[in-house]
Amino acid sequence: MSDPIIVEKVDHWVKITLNRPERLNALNIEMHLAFRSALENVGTARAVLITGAGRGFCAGQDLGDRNPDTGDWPPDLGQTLNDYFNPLVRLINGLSVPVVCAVNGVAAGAGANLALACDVVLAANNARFIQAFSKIGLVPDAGGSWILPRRLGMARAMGLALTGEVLSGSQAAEWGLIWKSYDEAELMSAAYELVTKFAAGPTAAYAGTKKLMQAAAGNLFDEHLDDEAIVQQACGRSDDYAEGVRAFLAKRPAKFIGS
Ligand code: LHQ
Repeated sequence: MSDPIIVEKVDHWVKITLNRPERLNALNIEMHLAFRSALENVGTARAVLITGAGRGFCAGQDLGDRNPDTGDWPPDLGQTLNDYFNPLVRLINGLSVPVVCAVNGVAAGAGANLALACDVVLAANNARFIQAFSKIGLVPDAGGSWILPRRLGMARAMGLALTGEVLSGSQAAEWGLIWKSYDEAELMSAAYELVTKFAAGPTAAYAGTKKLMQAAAGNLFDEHLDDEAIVQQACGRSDDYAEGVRAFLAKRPAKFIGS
């Protein structure tokens, strides 16, 4: 049997591929644990790329493991979230380096929301984002009910969640749910270009940017200004800031070292 998660180290970044294509990369326990381990072990990588093998990105929870007519019923879905999905979302959020997601095909249920947890989301124009939860009697999870209204506003967030309608990759980009969408054939080269750029970028500034952007949702404006001053103070002491300014003054590209 092939590995459910493929990890490839490329220069200063790591590619994580969800690899159960025959199930559209739906997550079973083995895959959850391998995905978690991959995220926990990015080490000194300066950027991470997450994508899916085959024609899908991720179809969420493996529903084959949830047949009401076989095995114990009802399952404890709260425990499934606490033990498997939420650790993944927290790990993605907690990585200090940029996490790029290339949504190569359908992203349904928690599969969609894992993608949306990443810092920069690219998608194929014909990818499908589906808040599939209502179709099986569930609520958006893996951070979906938090992120959707913030990115889209209540009307679109509620519409997607209650109807379970398909949102194409191109429409997701137009709506501001994701960063950009591309023709299917161009998606991966665009993703590689972006992640390579991040891996050669000012790593401490990216970490500070992530921290501030994430804190913004819970901060009052005034305290957020204080937070910016603290983070910027640290950036001002980094080698990469000195290099960035030197390069600007010398009219040459900066060579950031990641510290
Ligand atoms: C699948 C799956 C799948 C197993 C496609 N499982 N096999 C969190 C906490 C705790 C528990 C519960 O859940 C959650 C979060 C969640 O993620 S809930 C939402 C779970 N996901 C879904 O409800 C999506 C179910 N899948 C679909 O609606 C469709 O398959 C989509 C729209 C994703 C793709 O449709 P198609 O492109 O038409 O492909 P397909 O349906 O033919 O799927 C291809 C194969 O993949 C097929 O198997 P088969 O043996 O017939 O070829 C599907 O059964 C299998 N598959 N999703 N989640």
